[in-house]
Amino acid sequence: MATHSVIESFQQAGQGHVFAFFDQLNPEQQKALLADASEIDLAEVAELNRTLVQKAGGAAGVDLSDLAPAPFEALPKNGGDTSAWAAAKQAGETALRAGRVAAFVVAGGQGTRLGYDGPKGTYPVTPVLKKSLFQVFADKLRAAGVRYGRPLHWFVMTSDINYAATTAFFREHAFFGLAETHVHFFKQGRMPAVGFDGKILLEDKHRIAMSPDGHGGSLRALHRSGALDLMAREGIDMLSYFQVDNPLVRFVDPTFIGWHLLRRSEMSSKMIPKAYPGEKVGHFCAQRGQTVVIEYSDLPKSYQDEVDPASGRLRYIAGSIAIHLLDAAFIRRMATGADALPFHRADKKIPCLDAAGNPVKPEKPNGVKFELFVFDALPFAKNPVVIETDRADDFSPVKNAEGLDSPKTCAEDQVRQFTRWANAHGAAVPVDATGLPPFAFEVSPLFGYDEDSFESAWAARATKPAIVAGTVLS
Ligand code: UD2
Repeated sequence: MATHSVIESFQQAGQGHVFAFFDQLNPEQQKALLADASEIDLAEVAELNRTLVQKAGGAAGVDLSDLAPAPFEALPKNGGDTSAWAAAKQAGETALRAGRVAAFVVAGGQGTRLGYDGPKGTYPVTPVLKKSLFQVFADKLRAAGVRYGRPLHWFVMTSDINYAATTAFFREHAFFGLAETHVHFFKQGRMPAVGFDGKILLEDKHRIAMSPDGHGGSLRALHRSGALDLMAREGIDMLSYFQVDNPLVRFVDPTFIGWHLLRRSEMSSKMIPKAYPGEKVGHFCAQRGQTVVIEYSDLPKSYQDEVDPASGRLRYIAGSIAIHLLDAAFIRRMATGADALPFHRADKKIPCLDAAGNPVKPEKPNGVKFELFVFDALPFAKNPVVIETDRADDFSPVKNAEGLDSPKTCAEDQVRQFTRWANAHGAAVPVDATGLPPFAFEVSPLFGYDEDSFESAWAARATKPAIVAGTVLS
């Protein structure tokens, strides 16, 4: 669009202030501002202002009518149907051998809570070697490629902010031994922040305050980046979606893939029973025949505390750990069709310029960011299935510098997992009541990345390795 028509469209939308300082900018800066501006869908912003920002009472309330807990497939050890789980595993293994599944990590978040300066995937997490999150995933992927006789493709979504640093990290580490042709980076979209009056905020005279559009932005970014076309060319029809902060995640899980396939599900999810009412995970719920996820911040405490009289467990027990399988065709439909994910409103402290062009460092929220959540696709999916998983096998995220979900708890959970695998096959690693040994050791995913692969590797060793402090099985 020509310069004057971009500016004119902003004026017509009541957002002309974005160009208030345009005449003071050098040509380079003018170009930068116009580039930011042309990413913005003004009609979308106007609609969000009407539906989310100008609503009386602040943040939009979530619809809790007709809400019930979502059904899920319980693990065999918790009463699930053993033969159905076995059939699922077989179907998933066949799909993996046929190369129908690719891995997909969303790594566009800013990791502010961890206080780490850099893409979160570059954070060191393993207990002995301090491998980064990205390396853990890469090793799992490599090992699974060998196991199923088909190297898997890996899609990595970054944001505008961490794209360069993320790709540089992979290059520095020679893609961790993966074929470069099988690792695909792309950027998620951005959304402008607005003040409580609906006016788009300026970060600088030549920069609009823009931020990543949330992990739900992955669906349209997969389409826009050509990832879906690449998948079609490669015969990949399912994406295994996971978050960058969770090294335990089994994202090549034949059983999960099998449940997805056998149920003809378009989007499937793993759940864990919540550990306590206030645990910060989404809740799988049923609402008028659909599966929905209600985020922890949106489900009132009274619901979170509710106990099911029959089982004595929490009624809304099914916690979402952000592990999904998505059909490529479903992603394309969501990205291009009439159904669209709803935006969520987050009130934030957003550094910006005031009307006179002076910088403002707010001490309390001064504006709104808009974000899409991937789990909002569930109500649009046909036959969504939710399966139970063991927390110890799939979930120990690094979110905070200290305390819960910290590097320390995550490293301990990794060691507990390695110990369970080893002790189940004849090792005698001493443990405390929580299953934690008095020392750290490490199992490389290249040795074993899940119970089955560990079992094969262990069985193949004529002399079983001694496990002591600092041992690395690789
Ligand atoms: C998320 C889920 C929560 C639970 C928990 C499990 C939401 C809103 N909540 O909480 O229900 O499942 O995870 O750990 O998702 N990301 C992007 N682009 C963005 C924003 C985020 O790629 O614009 C990625 C980010 O890099 C990370 C993931 O999405 O891999 C989750 O982001 P988060 O840390 O903001 O999510 P959290 O912990 O609030």
